[in-house]
Amino acid sequence: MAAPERGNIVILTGAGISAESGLGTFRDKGGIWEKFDWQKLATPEAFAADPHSVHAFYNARRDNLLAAEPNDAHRALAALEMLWRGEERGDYLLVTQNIDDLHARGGSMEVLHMHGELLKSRCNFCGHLFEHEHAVSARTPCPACNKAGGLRPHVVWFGEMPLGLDTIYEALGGCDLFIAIGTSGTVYPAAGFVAEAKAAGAWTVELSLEPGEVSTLFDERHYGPATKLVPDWLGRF
Ligand code: BJW
Repeated sequence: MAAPERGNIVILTGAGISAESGLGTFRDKGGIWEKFDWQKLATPEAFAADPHSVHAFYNARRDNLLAAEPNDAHRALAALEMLWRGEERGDYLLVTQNIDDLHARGGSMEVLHMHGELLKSRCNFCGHLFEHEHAVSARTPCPACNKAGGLRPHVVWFGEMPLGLDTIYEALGGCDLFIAIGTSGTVYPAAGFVAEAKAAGAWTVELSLEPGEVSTLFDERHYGPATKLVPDWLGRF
């Protein structure tokens, strides 16, 4: 068997696809969780205890993102989406664990951000969700209810429910081709998607710099930098 040229596709991307755009990965040598303690920055409890440090961490990452550009791997996925939708080859769902906006800037039309978006914040008091590029602090008032102290990054921390899971599991249940790109397969539920896709009978492909934690579940595995690997592998379509 080999990758089908028609049918329903689900693509899962992780930090590795944005690495060559200059955004750090989490668990590689020198990665974000080697420099920063996730328990102090990426849980709701950490935010409640020290909102100042958490805002500072995400403000700095927002500045990095605004200076970054999409790369050839992001653009190759946008081209695949155009082809798949244009030729009505099947359903197409791009799910990213990344909170950056490089898929959209690379031309992707629809992106499901299961771990949230760095360029959005929301208000814990009134629920208002809004886009912004500026720094936020514990003193920044909400643009909707005007109360200060309630804004938090629109990201999914450990212990919180990822976004869009109903849509994702429905797509995985009817999936013919599942491609995971640049993710270590460490964080659940995303790391479990390959098993769901396989159970649905999909052909599963891992494209990454090195094998991840769930590599053995993939039918096909290729390792190298995403900017070369992704355009090369998708070139078959
Ligand atoms: C390249 C490359 C190049 C490099 N080219 N490739 C015990 C067992 C099982 C689960 C749990 C457990 N204890 C707790 C849990 C649950 C927990 C979890 O999974 N923890 C594990 C660490 C054990 N998960 C959660 O809490 C999640 N919520 C949840 O489970 O809710 C309940 C639920 C129950 C039932 C069903 C559904 C839900 C929430 C997880 C939230 C993760 N949040 C973060 C931070 C987001 C905001 C931010 O960015 O600050 O999300 S953590 C971080 O990890 C971030 C990423 O999206 C996520 C995944 O990382 P990713 O993308 O895989 O990056 P890396 O660095 O790990 O890997 C990069 C890869 O790229 C590597 O493989 C490199 O080789 C490769 N690479 N350069 C190609 N140039």
